[in-house]
Amino acid sequence: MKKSVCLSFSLLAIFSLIVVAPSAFADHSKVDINMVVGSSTPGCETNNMCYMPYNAALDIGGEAMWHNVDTMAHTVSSGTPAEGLDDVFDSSLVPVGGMFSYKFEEAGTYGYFCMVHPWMTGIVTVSAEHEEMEEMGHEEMGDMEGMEQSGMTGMIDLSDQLTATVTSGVIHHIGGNTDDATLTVHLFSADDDGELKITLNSDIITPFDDGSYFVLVNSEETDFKQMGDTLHIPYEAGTEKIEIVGSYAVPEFGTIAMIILAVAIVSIIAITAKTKTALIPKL
Ligand SMILES: [Cu+2]
Repeated sequence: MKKSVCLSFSLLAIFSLIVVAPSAFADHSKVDINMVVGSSTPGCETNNMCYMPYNAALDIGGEAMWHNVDTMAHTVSSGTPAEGLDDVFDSSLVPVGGMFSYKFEEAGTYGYFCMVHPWMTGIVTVSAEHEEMEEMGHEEMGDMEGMEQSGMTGMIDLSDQLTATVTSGVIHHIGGNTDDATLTVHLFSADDDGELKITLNSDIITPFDDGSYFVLVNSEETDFKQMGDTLHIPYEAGTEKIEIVGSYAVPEFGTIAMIILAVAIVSIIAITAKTKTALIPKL
């Protein structure tokens, strides 16, 4: 008699575990995150509304799915705008209507950003104890936000000093080296031939006495066009490194993390070019 009571309690306990457990954990095995409409223009970062939700909670083994509901292509790249990629995940360009997903196998706080619009940042918090995460207040998030803000400030300052656009691929970062008076532009995903248009600032790099620079693409000397402080540098598909050599590069410049960008979605440029040609006869 005693034994059967004990057994039925055990069964009840097991049964309740089976019923309760899935509902407690299910809602953190997947999370949908939207790349918010209009986030390609700065402004969404003031309320952390570039990726929504800004801070997504997941259980270990959970999957985040980023949906591009915006009208511009974006990336979901782990790291920070200030420090660059940390190589945990990187979507590369996610087209309009596209989706990128990543499964998180380790607990931790993962910051990410858009390489094209580096004011866009978000966080994924992966934890076995997800219930606590929801209660996590702003004190604990303070470090993360402080880090991002300093990253943003750094970026804004730099964009005042330098502008760069590419017609193929994305600029990963631009680094300065005082020892050889060089500014190095690192590219990734340059799948087609393209052109780097970069406007230099003499506070960052000073030209030679005759006002010229020297340019290396993939370590080989390259012909380029220079109009004032703006250089138009052609490069071939697969290029990862473009070096601009002058007479002096500022010491404190170091590595500019994430820039300034620019983008370029080649198709947009192609469409613009076609549209212009088509309009000329009508004018
Ligand atoms: Cu973006």
